[in-house]
Amino acid sequence: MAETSPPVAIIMGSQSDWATMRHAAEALDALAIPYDARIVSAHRTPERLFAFAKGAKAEGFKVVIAGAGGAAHLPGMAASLTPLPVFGVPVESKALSGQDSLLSIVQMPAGIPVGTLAIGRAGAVNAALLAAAVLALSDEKLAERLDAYRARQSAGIAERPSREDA
Ligand code: RP5
Repeated sequence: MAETSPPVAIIMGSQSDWATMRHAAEALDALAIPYDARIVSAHRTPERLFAFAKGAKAEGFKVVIAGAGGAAHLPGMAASLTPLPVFGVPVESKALSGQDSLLSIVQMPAGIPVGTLAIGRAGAVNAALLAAAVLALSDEKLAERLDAYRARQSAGIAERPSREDA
């Protein structure tokens, strides 16, 4: 029997991006959403990028989360090659603190959208939550898990600040 493809692809430009992108993976884990994480570099493995993005929909993916840093062309190039929704995560680069990544990903020309998130961990987590929200539109059980995730998050926020933390 053929294996069912996971609905989410997490792609990243380098192994070094995993420290950021693992937060997307962990958020998907928390919602019991299967994913496949792959290194796909727009610059170092352009043929791999082309093959992945051209075949992503046929492979069964529904949403692509793409993280990259510096000259971060991966999300935009992936978006240009697939009809699937692409969420871009700017990785915090050493030289420019991720501002280069953010501007590279967010300034897409009209016609090829990339849903661009915040730099670093917040962006990675929110990319996963947006992917979950998209999938939840046609998956009631997942919608319930997403509601529960948010309820747990709200319940975990104290009404008043602790005086213990300086
Ligand atoms: C980008 O270049 C990657 O997305 C990564 O954020 C950045 C640096 O890559 P490494 O030199 O750490 O492999 O393509």
